[in-house]
Amino acid sequence: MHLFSTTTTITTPIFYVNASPHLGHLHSSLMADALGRWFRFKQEPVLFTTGTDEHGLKVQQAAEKADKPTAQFCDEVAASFQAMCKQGDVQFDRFVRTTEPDHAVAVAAIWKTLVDNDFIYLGEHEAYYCISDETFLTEMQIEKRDDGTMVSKESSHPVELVKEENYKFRLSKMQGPLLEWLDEHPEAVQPPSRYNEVRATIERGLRDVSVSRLRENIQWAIPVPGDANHSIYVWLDALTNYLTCCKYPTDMAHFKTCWPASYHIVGKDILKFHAIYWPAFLLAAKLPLPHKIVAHAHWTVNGVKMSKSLGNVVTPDAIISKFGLDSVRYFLLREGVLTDDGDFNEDMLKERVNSELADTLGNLVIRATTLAFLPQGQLPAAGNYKQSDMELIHLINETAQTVQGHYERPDFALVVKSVMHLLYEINRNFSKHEPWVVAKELRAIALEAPDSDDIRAKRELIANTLYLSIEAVRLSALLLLPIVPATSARILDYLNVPATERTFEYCRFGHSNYGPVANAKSKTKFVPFQ
Ligand code: ME8
Repeated sequence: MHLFSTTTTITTPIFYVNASPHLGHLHSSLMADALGRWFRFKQEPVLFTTGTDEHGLKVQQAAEKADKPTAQFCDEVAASFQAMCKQGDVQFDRFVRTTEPDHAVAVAAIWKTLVDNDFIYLGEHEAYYCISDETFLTEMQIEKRDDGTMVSKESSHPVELVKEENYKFRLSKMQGPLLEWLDEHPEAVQPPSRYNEVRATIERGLRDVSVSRLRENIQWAIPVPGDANHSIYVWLDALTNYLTCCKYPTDMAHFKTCWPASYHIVGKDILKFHAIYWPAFLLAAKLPLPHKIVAHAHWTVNGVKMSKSLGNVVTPDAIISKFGLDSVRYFLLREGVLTDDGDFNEDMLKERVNSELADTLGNLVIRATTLAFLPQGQLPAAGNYKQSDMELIHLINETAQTVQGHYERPDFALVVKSVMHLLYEINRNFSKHEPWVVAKELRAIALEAPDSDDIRAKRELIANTLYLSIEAVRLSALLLLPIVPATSARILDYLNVPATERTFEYCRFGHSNYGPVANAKSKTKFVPFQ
C-alpha cells in the first residue's frame, strides 16, 4: 500500500469533545483498529492514530454550557474517548489532542507554508456559518424553516450570517489539480459512489474558503502566526492532526516513513473536508496526498438517525457491557456497510452473533474436535484426498486471498461473508460424510477385520473430514483475528496454534501441523470447546 512511506498509516477522524462518545465514534475507531490489526497480522509496520478535536466555537460553547473551564472540559471529554478505545480494545499508536504543543507547531508550520506558497490571502468574507458543523455554507446549501430560522439543508443545524475580515485559502485554484489527482487515483476515495460524489462537487466549481475567524469571535483556537487578531479555522487545525502524528515538521526523516497516510477512515458527513479541502491544502503545501479516503455510512437506531436531542444515542459502554466486546465488534463491522446507513438493533445483533459466530464457527470447532467418534480417541493421518476434498482445500486457500482483498479495500462485511461461506461449505461437508456414523460402523467391524480396505477407507474418510474442518477453523480464526480478537485467540489457543504462527503467512491449508493429527501423534487430547 505504501508507495513512498514504509509504514501503513491508518487514521480515524479526531472527534469533537463537545459531547461523549457514541456508537458511531466507536464504529470508525473499530474500522481503523481492524485495519491496523490486519496489517500487523501481515507483519507490516503500522501507525494507527486517533484523537480529539478540541478547538472551535462548538467546543467553546459546550464548555460554557457545562459551566466548566474550557481546558478542564476538554480533558474530561478527551478522557471519555480514551476510555472508549480501552473498552473497545482499539490499539492506537497515538492519541492526538489538538490542544497539545506538538500539534500547535505542526499547524503553524503548515499555515506558514501555505502563506509562503501564496495560497492564503486576507479578504472580506460574508457567508452563513454553521457552528454545529463548523463550516461556512453557500445560499444553495441553506434553507428557511417555517419558524423563520435559517438551517443547513444537509444537517438541519442552524446557521448564522457572518461578515468579517478573514484569511482565505485559494481553493478555486485547485479544481484542475484535484480532478487530475482523482483521475490518476480512482481508488483514492472509497466507496466508488463517494468518489463520484466528490468528483461531481469539484466539477461544479470551487470557491475560496475562509481559513481564519476574528479572534474576538473565537478565542479557543490556535492563533494565526503573526496576526493576533485572527484564529485559525478549526478544520485546517483539525486536519493537520494527521501530519502531527507523523512528526511534521520536527522530524522530517521520520515523517517520510509514515506519510502519506494509507487510509483515512471517516464518516460520510465529513467527506468534503477530507476529500476536497485536505488534498487541496496538501497540494498547496507540496505534500503527498493520502492513498485512500474511506467514507462509511451512518448508524441509525430503529431507523432514526442517532442524535442526542432525540435521546436515542447508544453509548459504547452500555452496549459492550450488555453484549460483550467481540459481539459488538462483530456486529458493527459486519453490518456497518460503507454505502448504506445501518440500523442498530439489539435483536439483529443477537441474531447475527448467534447464527454466525456461535452456530457456524463455534459449532464447527466442537464438531471437528470431538473425540467421541474416533477409535481409541486417535485420528489417523489425513491424506489421499478425493476430488471433493481438493475442492475444499482450494476454497480454504482461496478464502485467504479473497479476504486479504476485502480487508485492504476495506470492506469488513465482505471479509465476514467470505469466511462464513467457507465455514458453511465445510459444515456441509462434515454433515454429508457423517464421520460419527462412520466411526460407529468402524467400531463394529474393527474387531472382525482389523486391516481391511473398508476399514482403511473409513479411517481415511474420518481423518480427512476432520482435518479439513480443523484447518478451516484455524484459518477462519486467523482471518477473523482483526475483527474478533478475543474469540479468535480462544479458538487458536484451543487448537494449540503457537503465537508465532498467528500471522497471514500461515493462512494456507496444511501449512502448519496443528489440529487432531498433531495432537493424536503427541497423544494430547482435545478438551471440548465450551
Ligand atoms: O466531525 N454513524 O467530529 P465528530 C457512524 N471533529 N459514524 C458516526 C456517526 C454515526 N451515526 N456519528 C458520528 C468531527 N460518526 C470532526 C472531525 S477529523 C480531522 C475532524 C463518526 O465528533 C464518523 O466517523 O462530529 C463521523 O465522521 C465522525 O464520527 C464525526 O465525529
